[in-house]
Amino acid sequence: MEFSPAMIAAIQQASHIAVLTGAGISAESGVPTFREAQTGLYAQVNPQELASLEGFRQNPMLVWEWYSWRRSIVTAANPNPGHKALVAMEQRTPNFTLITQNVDGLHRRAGSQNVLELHGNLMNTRCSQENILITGWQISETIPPKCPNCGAFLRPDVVWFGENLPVLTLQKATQAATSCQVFLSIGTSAIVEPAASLPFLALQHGADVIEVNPEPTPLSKLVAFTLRGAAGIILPELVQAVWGWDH
Ligand code: BV8
Repeated sequence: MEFSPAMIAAIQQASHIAVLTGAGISAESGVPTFREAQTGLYAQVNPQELASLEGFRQNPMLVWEWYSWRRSIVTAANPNPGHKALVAMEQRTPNFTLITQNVDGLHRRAGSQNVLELHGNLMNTRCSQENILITGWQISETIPPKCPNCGAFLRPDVVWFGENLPVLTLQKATQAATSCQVFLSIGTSAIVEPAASLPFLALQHGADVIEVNPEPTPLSKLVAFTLRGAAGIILPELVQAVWGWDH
């Protein structure tokens, strides 16, 4: 794949690179993207209903089961060449911030170190009342399981629609977007806020923004460089072109 020399130079010269990833980077690991997550067992419901406090209150069993299904898919999934290329990029960049909307934990499993999980991690479970992480609970027939401390329902440790993002994590992501020289937006439809504002913030602060996505998004017409294609194909070739990484 041919890359623009200007883009290669911008990445090579950047002291701080920030990356925002969405469900698209995990697609090649077999994890359905958020919109596809409605295929199979859950085609008939709207994701924003399932991934919301209201949805959980109305149907805690269905929401718990949906996350159990997604957890089983993620557990069976492996990081793909796109995740691994970002590990190589982090190792070759003085200051590197990986911001992800994904809740699958695949970036950390690939070996990325500085990962900001804006929307939490579905492999973790917390009490829906005390909001503390719970690592063990009585296996019983009641679904969702109950908190061993207070008896409230357990829930996945993710940020649902209508819920605030973890403040410190969002602050660090915003700081990275406004101070980086290069910002890559990878595998995200750039719709869900406040994550979707991060690439626009980077643009406003003069960063070179690069989009990696097989499809156009609201960001596409504004970015400096568009790489139309799959992250698992493009990212290893990009890291090789910039640093001679033999992936
Ligand atoms: C908030 C965790 C303050 C859970 C997620 C009205 C009422 C209430 C809120 C709102 C409202 N209007 C707007 C809002 C704000 C709302 C929002 O943005 N809504 C959208 C729909 C407009 N945001 C919130 O509610 C946020 N909180 O604002 O708090 C507040 C408080 C109270 C009231 C109001 C505001 C919380 C948002 C976080 C929600 N949680 N996930 C879970 O996962 O179960 S969001 C979830 O969806 C994902 O985490 C992700 O962020 C998003 C999906 O986006 P993508 O990752 O981009 O995935 P998608 O499938 O869309 O796209 C995949 C892309 O990959 C595509 O472009 C595709 O082309 C590309 N692709 C495919 N294959 C590949 C590829 N790219 C590269 N390579 C490939 N191989």
